[in-house]
Amino acid sequence: MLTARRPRLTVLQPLLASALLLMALANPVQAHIGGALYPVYELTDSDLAQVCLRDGSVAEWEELLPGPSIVAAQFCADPTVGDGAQYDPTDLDFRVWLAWHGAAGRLYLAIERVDDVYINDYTSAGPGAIPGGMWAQDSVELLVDGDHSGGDFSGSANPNWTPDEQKLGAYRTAQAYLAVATAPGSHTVGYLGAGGAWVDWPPFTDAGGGHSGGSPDTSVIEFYVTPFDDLRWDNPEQSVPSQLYADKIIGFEINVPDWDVRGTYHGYYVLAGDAVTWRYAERFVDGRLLPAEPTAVPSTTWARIKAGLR
Ligand SMILES: [Ca+2]
Ligand SMILES: [Ca+2]
Ligand SMILES: [Ca+2]
Repeated sequence: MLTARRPRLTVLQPLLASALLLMALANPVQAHIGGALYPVYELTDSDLAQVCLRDGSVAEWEELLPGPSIVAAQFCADPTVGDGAQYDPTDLDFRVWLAWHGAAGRLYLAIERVDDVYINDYTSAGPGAIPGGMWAQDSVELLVDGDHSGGDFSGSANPNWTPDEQKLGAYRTAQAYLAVATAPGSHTVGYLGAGGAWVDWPPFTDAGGGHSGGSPDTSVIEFYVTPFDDLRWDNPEQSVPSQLYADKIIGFEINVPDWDVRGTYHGYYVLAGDAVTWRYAERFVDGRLLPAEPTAVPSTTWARIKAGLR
């Protein structure tokens, strides 16, 4: 069901993108990579009721949001990974929708991939296991820094850390998730830290997807995650989820691998045109949490305008 605000936002979207870019250029502290700010659209409660992660379809995202947040042509093809294939829509094309829901504290991602050769042999090692083999499939990777703190989040940079300290530091201040369209047991998303037994499951994380088969294959991956300012892998109670609210700027990165031959990367498409985003969150790009309703002009401003007309 479309609401009145959607067409309005659709018309405003190009203006909005320009305004976001200008704001980014005017604020280099917050816009650290490429000057771009990507839109993350708010889901209202009624929007959320229409989201189905398990139908293998992006129809609800097309209906609920003004458009994709990002499309394949906006990504950089990393020439150092595998074949280093450049963007070619007959090889791999994709669209990504990003959304947020404040009360749930969730960030949603939906991606539709149209791929000439679809490879996904992922089998989970079991509940709570780090999704080790997911990177080697036609998949999507989401890295998120909910409070835009930046910094080393890999837990591996400091050689003086003990193994326990490394485990504690890994994905504590920013998180990295991998997701595939389908998997045996239907658990298709996981984060790279040690807390998968609780982090990777509702109410913190959930996912679904499907694919059509054939060439090209159309696959859909839909999931939500809970960004954490402080994720303690061994202590959900002490972990601190990120507050999500209108106009907040978060850091994030999306990587989309293309495997067309098993065992060989064909293409690897990244949003941040910088290296080592797997370790340093300040190299992520920026996303703005856009409100479902356009931000109102403050009443005091209207009062001044009206006073000036008298
Ligand atoms: Ca869906
Ligand atoms: Ca391909
Ligand atoms: Ca592929």
